[in-house]
Amino acid sequence: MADITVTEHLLLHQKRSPQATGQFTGLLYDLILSGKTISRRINKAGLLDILGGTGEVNVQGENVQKMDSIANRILLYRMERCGALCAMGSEEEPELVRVRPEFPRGDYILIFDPLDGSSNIDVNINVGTIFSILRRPAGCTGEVSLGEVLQPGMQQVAAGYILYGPSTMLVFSTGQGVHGFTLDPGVGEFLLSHPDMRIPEQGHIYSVNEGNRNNWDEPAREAVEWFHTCKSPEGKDYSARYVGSLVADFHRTLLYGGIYLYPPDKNKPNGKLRMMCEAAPLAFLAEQAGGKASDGRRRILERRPETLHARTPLFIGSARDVEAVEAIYARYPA
Ligand code: P6P
Repeated sequence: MADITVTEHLLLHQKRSPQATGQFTGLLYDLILSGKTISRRINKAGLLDILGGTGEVNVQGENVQKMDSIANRILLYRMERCGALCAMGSEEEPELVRVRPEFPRGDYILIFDPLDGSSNIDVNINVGTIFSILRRPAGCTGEVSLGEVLQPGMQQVAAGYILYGPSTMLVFSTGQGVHGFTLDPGVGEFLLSHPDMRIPEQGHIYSVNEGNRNNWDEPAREAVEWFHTCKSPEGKDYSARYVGSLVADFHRTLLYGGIYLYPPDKNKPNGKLRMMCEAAPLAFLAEQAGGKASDGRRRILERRPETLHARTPLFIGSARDVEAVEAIYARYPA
């Protein structure tokens, strides 16, 4: 495969969407630059004493790891200057961040989780940046209101993630399939390595934190029991794989198929994962790759978030496997 850069890939794809302006390409370029900067910091984390927690607790009630805070600051700084945005929402920021008047603004809205899975950094396990790109509703002017941002996931213009692992990968979709790029650190460029990614119709891996079992509701228990006994199309038992880093668990599901489950439980009745900066962007990718994403009863992309940090249960992956969960939930009253 020839060395195809993200810019070249976008230009090829943009030929198919004439209304696209250079604004989006510029947005993605600065998002990629932020990812490269974060990747470099993570690779040196152990040496630069930036591991561990800051002692602060974020709006999610989670201990803020130093790298969370560094990644958040890198993205806020870089993206406020990209000229394509009017507002940003970060998992690490309690409120919506509006682009200040001294910076060039555009019509896009960026929602991101700067470093998902960051609790794994100290043990050198994959972490990732997840991003979602929305457009400001037509006709809206003046200060961006939160109502303009709280859009259902199907309105996303693009979504993706940067996975910091043995290699650093960028996986994203602009609504024309899902494409994976691997960072060549030698030249500092993401090169197309996984064109047109497709999730297998059914997989043989289920991914859930079974430690939460005693807190799940009955349909969630029955759903996980189903994957303990069902067979893959090849007649194989399912394997259990759980990294505890959503981007890593999702990336494996995207490549190998199967299902990632984060059910609601007694302590988290709406689940743990955030709708806007985790579930919706990954649901966009899953559907673009031929898979599905559900909260057990409804398609994730149809749900309009009520707040910036709204949470949701998440069942995402191979279409057949997600449908199996939905069939179980359908037998229980909502
Ligand atoms: P648990 C990380 O904090 C995260 O948001 C996801 O990356 C990960 O999939 C999930 O939480 C892990 O949660 O409850 O299994 O530790």
